[in-house]
Amino acid sequence: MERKTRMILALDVSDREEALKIAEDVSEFVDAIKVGYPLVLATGLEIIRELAEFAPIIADFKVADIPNTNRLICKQVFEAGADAVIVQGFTGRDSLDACIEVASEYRRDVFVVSEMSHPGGAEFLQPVGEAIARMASEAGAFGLVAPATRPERVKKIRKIIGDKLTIISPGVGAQGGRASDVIAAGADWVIVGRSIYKAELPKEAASEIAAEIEAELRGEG
Ligand code: NUP
Repeated sequence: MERKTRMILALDVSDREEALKIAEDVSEFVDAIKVGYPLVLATGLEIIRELAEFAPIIADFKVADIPNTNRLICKQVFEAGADAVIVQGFTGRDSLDACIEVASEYRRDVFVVSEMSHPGGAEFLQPVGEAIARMASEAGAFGLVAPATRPERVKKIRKIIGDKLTIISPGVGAQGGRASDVIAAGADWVIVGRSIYKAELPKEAASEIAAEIEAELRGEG
């Protein structure tokens, strides 16, 4: 995944035509498209190959099972054409290793959720988030998912992992986070869903966030 616009579109719509139209519209402003249960359950796994025409695809299935089941899930995800998969870290090292093994067979990437962006993410996950980040680093994951709603946590996690792992950060816009704040805190990419796909003009919305990130990176933020 190339770091250009530093933005990932979370495409949580449930209509195939709408998904393809938004993807085409905003592709110049995003480095990847994240698909998850809402879109895949509504339209089928084939949507991954269709969207891959516009950008690399991150499959957000938050894989969270025993190693063998994780292995079977990741195999299906990569066979479907995804470039990366998001997995949970709380299931432990053996479950994560299983995902990373399959990803390396397919030469694809694994992102590990260390802490979630919603208020409830602070209840159970936050207290173990730093340990999950360390484990993901030791296991050789490509990146972490860390909350744009808490830039100070992203900063902390960046300190722990150094430059070894990338950080993708959801929670911008609809959940209250600001793209420039979390990029400044050390995220490589922000993940943006509703602020783009629910906007009257998704392309304009994506362009505005991309410009905000660019200004931050130029030191004008
Ligand atoms: O901690 C997380 N928070 C989060 O919002 C981990 C995630 N994977 N996500 C996903 O990011 C969420 O499921 C949605 O697809 C996207 C954020 O969308 P939005 O709040 O910008 O609409």
